[in-house]
Amino acid sequence: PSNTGRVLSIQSHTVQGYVGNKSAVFPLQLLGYDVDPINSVQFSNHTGYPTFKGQVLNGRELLDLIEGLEANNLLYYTHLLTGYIGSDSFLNSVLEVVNKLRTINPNLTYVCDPVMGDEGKLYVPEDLISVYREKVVPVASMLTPNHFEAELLTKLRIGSETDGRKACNILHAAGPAKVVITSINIDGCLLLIGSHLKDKKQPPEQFKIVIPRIPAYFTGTGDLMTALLLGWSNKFPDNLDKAAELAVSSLQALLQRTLNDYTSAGFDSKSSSLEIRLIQSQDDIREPKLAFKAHKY
Ligand code: ATP
Ligand code: PLP
Ligand code: PXL
Repeated sequence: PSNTGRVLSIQSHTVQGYVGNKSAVFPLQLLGYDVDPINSVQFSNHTGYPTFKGQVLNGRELLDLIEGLEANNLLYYTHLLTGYIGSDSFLNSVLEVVNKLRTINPNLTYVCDPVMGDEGKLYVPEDLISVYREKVVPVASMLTPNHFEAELLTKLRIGSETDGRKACNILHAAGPAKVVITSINIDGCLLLIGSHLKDKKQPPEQFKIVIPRIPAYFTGTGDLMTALLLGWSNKFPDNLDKAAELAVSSLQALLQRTLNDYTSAGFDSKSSSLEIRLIQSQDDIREPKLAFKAHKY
């Protein structure tokens, strides 16, 4: 059935707080998916805090886990989801995992958030850019870059809506049928641009969603957004616009709740990045109230 799936999610784990798998696994489970997390790191907390401690999984250790699953015939997945990846060797092992999963399920959907940086700042080693561009994008089914990441992958400077749509076209030509640029910063607003190439002989179906900027910084929102897009776009495979409306509606309700909770506790929400109120927002994830409209081009 098209409304369920088995997701292998290779992302960070933090003991405290919600980024990576901590931000993606619970919402996917709420939407009815079986989710098998592989923790690419286990840190005390996300790296935006003054310090963090913990362990990093290397590429060999990732492949060990995959071999264990394979030896027991447990490697059938409908979806692979990846987010922040910190090294070239780990990213190359992820590519091996994609190949392996597709030998078992040729229809595997690979949803890739090509996490590299934000607002002009890179937070992965520079050599990852070309690996994403040349090897990862070509095998991804759906890609969810932010503004900066879309620029790095396409070598296009994105200064307008038209540029955003062009970047999607370039990315389609390289591989993924579905592309969502999760936020383009234009005139103090956030613009989401979605693009679905349904038929290679036709132009892609494109849309935008305008999102007012909330005056605060959150961590883990990109990871949550990609998980929600996976969840809803699998339920509505031919309506990426509807999937994005649902994902944005859930996420914005959660961000509003997060801001309200911090504010009513007397916390200055502009002083540091806020931990999202994921558990408290479960109703907004299970049954989002549609509050955002996609505009088709
Ligand atoms: P990644 O680096 O993981 O690819 P990203 O940089 O797109 O992701 P975010 O910038 O956290 O991740 O944005 C993800 C989504 O969260 C955006 O689509 C946007 O709607 C929402 N979002 C994040 N911060 C805000 C904010 N201050 N106000 C409104 N929406 C926000
Ligand atoms: N800062 C650092 C150091 C990171 O490693 C990451 C990882 O993705 C982020 C910020 C991004 O967080 P977000 O997904 O909320 O944009
Ligand atoms: O949300 C992205 C992310 C993933 N993994 C780790 C992080 C962050 C953001 O800070 O620290 C370890």
